[in-house]
Amino acid sequence: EDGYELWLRYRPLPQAHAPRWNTIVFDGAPSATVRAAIDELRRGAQGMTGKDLALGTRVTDGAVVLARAGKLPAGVDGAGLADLGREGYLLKSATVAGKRVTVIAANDDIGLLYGAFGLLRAANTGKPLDRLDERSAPKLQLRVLNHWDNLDRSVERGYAGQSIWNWWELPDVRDRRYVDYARANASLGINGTVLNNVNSKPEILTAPWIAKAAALADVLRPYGIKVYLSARFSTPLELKETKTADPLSPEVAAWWRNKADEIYRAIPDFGGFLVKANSEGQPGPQDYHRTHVDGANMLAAALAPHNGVVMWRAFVYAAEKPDDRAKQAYDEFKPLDGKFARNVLVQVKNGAIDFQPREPFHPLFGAMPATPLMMEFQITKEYLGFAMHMAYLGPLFEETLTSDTMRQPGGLTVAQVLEDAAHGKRPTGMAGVANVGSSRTWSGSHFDQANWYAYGRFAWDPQGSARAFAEEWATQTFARDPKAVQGIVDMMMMSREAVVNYMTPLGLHHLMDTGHHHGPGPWVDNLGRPDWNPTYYHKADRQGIGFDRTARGSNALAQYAPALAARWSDPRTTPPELLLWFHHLPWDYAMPSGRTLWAELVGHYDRGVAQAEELRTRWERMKPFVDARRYDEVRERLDVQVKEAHWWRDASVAYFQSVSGLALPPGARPPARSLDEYKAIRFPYAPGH
Ligand code: BDP
Repeated sequence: EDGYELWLRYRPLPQAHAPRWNTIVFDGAPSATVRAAIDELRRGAQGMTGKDLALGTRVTDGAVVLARAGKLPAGVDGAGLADLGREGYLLKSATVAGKRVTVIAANDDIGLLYGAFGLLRAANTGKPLDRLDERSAPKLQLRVLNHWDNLDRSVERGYAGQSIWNWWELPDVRDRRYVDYARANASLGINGTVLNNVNSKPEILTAPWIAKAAALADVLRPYGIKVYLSARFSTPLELKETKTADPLSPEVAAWWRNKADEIYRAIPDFGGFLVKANSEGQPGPQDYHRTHVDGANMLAAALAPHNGVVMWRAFVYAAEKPDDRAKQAYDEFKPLDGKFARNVLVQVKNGAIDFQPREPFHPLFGAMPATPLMMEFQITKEYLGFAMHMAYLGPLFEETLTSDTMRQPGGLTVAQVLEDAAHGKRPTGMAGVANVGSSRTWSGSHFDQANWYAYGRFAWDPQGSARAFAEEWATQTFARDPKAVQGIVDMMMMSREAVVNYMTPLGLHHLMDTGHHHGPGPWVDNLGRPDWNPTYYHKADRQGIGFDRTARGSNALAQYAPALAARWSDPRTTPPELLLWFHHLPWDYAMPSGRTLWAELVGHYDRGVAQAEELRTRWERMKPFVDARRYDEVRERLDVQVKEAHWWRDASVAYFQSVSGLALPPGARPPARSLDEYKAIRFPYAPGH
């Protein structure tokens, strides 16, 4: 077991739970998508029951019947199927002509494939298979991975080896791994992939690369996955095919129209463009004194005849505006609400800063009712210990998605905001920055696979549950024994909070060291821009700590709904986990626990370390349930996590103590090394940046 099979392991089931499938029935000539469904069902049955399922047209006892609407076997109740759309499916146990069968019903072939994966998941997780009555349909339309993969095969913020896209060998050589990638994504319902980094290069839109992308699109198509590309705004100018990249120049608009036509000739179902513009030095419409709307709509017009979309990122912050980085996306985008073309989605990170271990939800959610907002989560753990620390992101995703924006009487969660655009017949979606690479484990570690899994499941159902997804994942990936599942899931559910505690407790953020973002750097204050420095974010001094985002400070709070802003403007009614995100407080501020803020902060760091140790102890209890190799590989990483949790805690406590001048709270362990020693630690050649 080396992890390559992901959650699609299909190990033998005990007799009592094993499906009694005998044949697969499909009436008609199977498309490539239906063939993928049949192949997967055969693979799953083979693994779980040892039986080889033949494909036939005759319904027998134990048949798995794949049927499109209109072709349902007589006696099978297809009620409600029409409402499930192209991608939804029904799973039903039924009796057809006296035979006990399992029916997968859908309106389209892709629904049959999703249904096949749904059925296999049900079997693999021990659901009773003789009383199936499941209906499922995605709540978001675009469920997309964003690969930050460069054309030289390096991966920005990638910790799982080189890019899986072997650009050099494409288009002629199509690695078999692309098919397994497609299976994994389809098993979750992921239906789009942006192949290249948001920090994009002009070459990706030239003929040779379009051919490479087309080859990938051909492999992924049967699995319902569309290919998208990140487009660099200045591409025509940099390729010297236009004299400007001004979005209002007719020459430029014509260039993009022709480019879109060229791409669609090679990839008829191309998804569209993802664009990072006027952000962190990337070119954009503002270089020509135009707006994000001008830029996005010009590209949207080029794609519209082909039904393509533009995913325009809201991750913008400019050096000239030193006020508060957290406010900038809202300030720029909120006034543009309702002005984007119908095939534009604005892609917004979950929080207003940058994929931190914890952030409050981004204030744009709920604030642009006339614009489809697409969620952007980061699956790769740039700020949560790379692929070295165990941090199951399900709770992070869930926390954001269940946050109440309070933009409507009765409440309006972030998940509802994402789903809402559908009512206006505009596209909806979620993006996840992929953690997939060419590592044997795909994600750089066994447990990081769970983050890909949970992301995909939340993209299908933003109102899903992190714990339920963890249970499914652990059962399929590690062991079916309920004791093992319980143990592993409990570890997963505590892991992200452990990281928050030993890295950035109580609403602190962006304290990671320069560039690579590995390890603590709360002291860093020498970077080119103020808002790249950790000291900018924690603002610790002799008196206190925290970023004042109330009306007395940057007033970022005013970007939230008034009721929420009011609640969070008082430290007493601010959730403790967001306290220092919104407030600058004296070190002796009395926390609800009765301890001072200083003592509480040190207490959180200590808890984080204890939790990391606890993760390791709990894993040791899992030894009897897990195969030796994966057990050891996880154990090895947990040792690193414990070591680095100590390092984070000690370096942070040493630094904040040097600033506050306070003695350590009674009983607190002094840091193992001096502050200067922590400051001197360097990581040349760290991955991913
Ligand atoms: C930051 C990353 C950087 C990305 C940027 C982005 O450090 O590598 O390019 O986000 O999302 O988190 O564009």
